Amino acid sequence: MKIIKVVIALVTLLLCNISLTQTTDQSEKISCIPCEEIKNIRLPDVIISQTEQIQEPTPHCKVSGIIGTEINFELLLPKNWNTRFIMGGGGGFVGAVQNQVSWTINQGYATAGTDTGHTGPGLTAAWALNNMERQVNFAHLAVHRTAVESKEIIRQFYCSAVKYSYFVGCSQGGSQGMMEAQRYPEDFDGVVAGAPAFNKVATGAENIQNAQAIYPDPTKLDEPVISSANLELLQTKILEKCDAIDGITDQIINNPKACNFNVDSLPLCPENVVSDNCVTSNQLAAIKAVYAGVYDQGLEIHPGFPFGGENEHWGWLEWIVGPNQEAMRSGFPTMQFGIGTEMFKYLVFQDPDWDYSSYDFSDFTNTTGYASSYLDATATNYGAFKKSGNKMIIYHGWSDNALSAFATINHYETVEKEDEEIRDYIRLYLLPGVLHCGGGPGPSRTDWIELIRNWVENGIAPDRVILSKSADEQILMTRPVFPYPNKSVYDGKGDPDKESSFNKSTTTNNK
Ligand SMILES: [Ca+2]
Repeated sequence: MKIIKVVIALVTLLLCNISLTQTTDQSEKISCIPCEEIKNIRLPDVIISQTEQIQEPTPHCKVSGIIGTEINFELLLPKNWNTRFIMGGGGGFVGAVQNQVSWTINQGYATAGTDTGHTGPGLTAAWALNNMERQVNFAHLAVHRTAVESKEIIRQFYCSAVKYSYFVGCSQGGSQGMMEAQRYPEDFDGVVAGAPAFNKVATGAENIQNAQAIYPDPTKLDEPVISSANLELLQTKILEKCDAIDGITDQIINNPKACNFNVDSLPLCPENVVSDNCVTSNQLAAIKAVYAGVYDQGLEIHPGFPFGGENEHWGWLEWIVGPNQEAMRSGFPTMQFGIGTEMFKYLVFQDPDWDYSSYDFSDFTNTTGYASSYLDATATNYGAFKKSGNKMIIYHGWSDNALSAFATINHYETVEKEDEEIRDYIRLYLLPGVLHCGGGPGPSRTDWIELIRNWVENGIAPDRVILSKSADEQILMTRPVFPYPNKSVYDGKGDPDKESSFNKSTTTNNK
């Protein structure tokens, strides 16, 4: 449970702080039936198990229910409703009712979350073994059905239909948002998809390649090839080479694509004896594996990681290298190891004895295509979403070491190749120096919900998005980001901690 809490904490680190602006709306609605009477609402295949009138943090009615066999959901209905519905995503394999934006109740949103149809720790997937109903619920159906049923309960509670619907999530939650836009484009008018785990099977392959490089012997999961001293050395050398390219030495690499660090330039340990300020040949090979993509007979399955964030807290150590004490409690040295191996055992191959260490990727595409067909949110045709006038903001931290920003960029560029009008309905923001869903040296706080709402409801598309970084409630830094492929460029003279010192790049190759 602690792992789940850590993941949720990371996600809320960003999400909880991004929306201090009150959404003002003059068309607030008050409920027209008492909270407890929601139990009398008859919905096919839905059991409303509990209703509860709660006063804190704002007066609301909490509805708990079960859809179908075992999709648990919770819906919060504020006394003063702003006529909107917002659904929040979950993290990892979910496994408990999660709503990453439940705090939006304070702004008058009716808000819901689901456990995606199974219960258990967020890093394990034994629940999925030979259970197609659970797999499909997790993949996409639970979010869709929760959205549909929530809207109907809202309609009957307030005697008024939802005016606008939103989905907001990060990590698995980001993937849930993309999946909705692709599969159920009528569900949400606006989606905010943060650091999305949208290409699950390929991401699992990338996790497994890293596990093979760093834990080649499955009986020695307490002996990572890469050491924490390696990470310190690696980050130091990368920053020496690339930090100042953007004009500011601030531990933030504005454009990792412009960083041509050569991993082979790391100092080699004499006679391959492990030491702090050098790498052995095995360590070098493992480090290279993390930056390299995964390939099936020359075809890229998944890209590697950009440079950045290697030695940050919740950088490589916790996600990729280990030992991560939180993950160890579930029997895994790292978060990636847990997510990747559990996914392949239980969701892809239905084989609890499947061994990551002997797997090779030469038949990956043939053997994983079926699981990918329902698990992955990799469809590139957003035609119905676009036609409905819906909008999606995707954001991804450049220093995210859980999920590579390169994968998200690839998806965006693939969609753009099919539809050059992509920016009319999907905008991608890359956040320099930002880890998975938030944190890191770069600023990551902004009000994504207000941005998507303004785009959907007022037709004002986000362009210059101001990110901030705070400590002890003091704003330390603000910087802008622009829709990909535009970048934010330092003017060379202003205060680097003020967003006004940055301009939008006029070409896509600016450093
Ligand atoms: Ca810099």
